[in-house]
Amino acid sequence: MAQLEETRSRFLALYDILKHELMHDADIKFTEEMRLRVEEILDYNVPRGKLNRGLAVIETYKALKGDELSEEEFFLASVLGWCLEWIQACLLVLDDIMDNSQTRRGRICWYRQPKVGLKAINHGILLKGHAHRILKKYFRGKPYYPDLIEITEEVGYQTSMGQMLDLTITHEGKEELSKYTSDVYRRIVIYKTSYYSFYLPVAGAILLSGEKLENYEAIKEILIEMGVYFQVQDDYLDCFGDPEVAGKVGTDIEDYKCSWLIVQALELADDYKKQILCENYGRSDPTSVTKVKKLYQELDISGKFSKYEAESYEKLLAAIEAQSSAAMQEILMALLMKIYLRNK
Ligand code: DMA
Ligand code: MG
Ligand code: MG
Ligand code: MG
Repeated sequence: MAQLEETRSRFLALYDILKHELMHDADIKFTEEMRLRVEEILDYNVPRGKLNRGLAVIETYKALKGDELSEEEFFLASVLGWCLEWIQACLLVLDDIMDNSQTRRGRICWYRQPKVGLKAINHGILLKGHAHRILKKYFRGKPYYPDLIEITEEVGYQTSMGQMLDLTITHEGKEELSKYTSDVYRRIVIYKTSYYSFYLPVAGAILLSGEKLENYEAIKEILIEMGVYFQVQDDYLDCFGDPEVAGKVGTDIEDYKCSWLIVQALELADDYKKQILCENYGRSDPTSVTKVKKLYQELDISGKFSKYEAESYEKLLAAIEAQSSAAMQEILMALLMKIYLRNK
C-alpha cells in the first residue's frame, strides 16, 4: 500500500511540469492572460480525480517489466498516464454538459461555473488537444508512437460512439421504455466506458514496453468485462451512493438513462409497476424521482446489485486465474481490487 501511495505522489508531482509546458508551448504566442486561463481550466478539471487510469499505466508497465522502473521509465509511463487523465478530463467536462449534471469530484461542474457555460465545450476539445501535444512531445520518434496514436484515436472514437448511443437511446426510450434491455445496456457501456477506462491504460503500457497489442487479445476481453462491471457500479452509485463520497449528484433517473438499475427494474416489474416506471422515469420533478427510487427499493434492486457484484467478481477472478502470464494476472488483479466493492 505504501508503495502505491509513493507511486501516486511521484505521479502527481509530474502534473505541474506538464501543465507548465503546455502553458509555455513554443508553438503558441501566449499572453499572460491566456496562460492563466489555461491554468484555470487544467487545475479545475485534470488532477482531482481518483487517477485510476493514469496510475494503471504505471502499474501495468511495472508488472510487464517484472522489475522496478528506472527514473526514465517511470517518467515516461507517468507522462502517458497523464495523457489518459487529460483525455478523461475532456470526456467528463463534455459528459456533464450532455447529462445536465450538477457536481463532479465534489465541486460544481465546470460548465456550471457562471463564467464558463458552454465555453466548456471548447475547453473539452482543448483538453483533448493537450493530450495529443503531450504524446507528440514525449513519444514522437519512439518505435511505438504510431501504434500509440492509433489506439488513442480508436478508443476516442469508440467512446464517442458509446456516448452517442447513451444519448440517442435516451431519446428513443422516451417513446418506449421497454427498449432498455441488457443487450442494449451492454453495447452502450462497452463503448462509452470499457475501452477508455480499462483497455486503453493497459494497451498504452503494453506498447510502452515494446510489445504489440495483437499478442494480448485474451486480456482485452477481461478488461472489457471489468469495464461493464465498473459502469454497473457507477449506475448503482448514481442512485444509491453517497454524493459526498462519490463527489457527484446522480442524474440518471431525471435524464431517462439506460441505467443498469432501470434495466433490472423492467425485468422484475409486473405491469402495474411498469406503468409507474413509464409515468415517472425521465422526469426532473422530485416526486417522480422519489417514486422511481421507491420502486427500486420495492423490487430490491440493491439486493440484485450485491448479487451481481459478487458474481462479477467471481467470474472475473476465474478469467484472471486462467491467464497463463503471471504478470497479466498481477495487473488484472490489481485493477479488479481497485474497483471491487467501491463506493466512489
Ligand atoms: C460515463 O458515463 C462515460 C463517459 C464517457 C464519461 P456517465 O455519464 O454515467 O458518467 P458519470 O456518472 O461520471 O457522469
Ligand atoms: Mg454523466
Ligand atoms: Mg453520461
Ligand atoms: Mg454515471
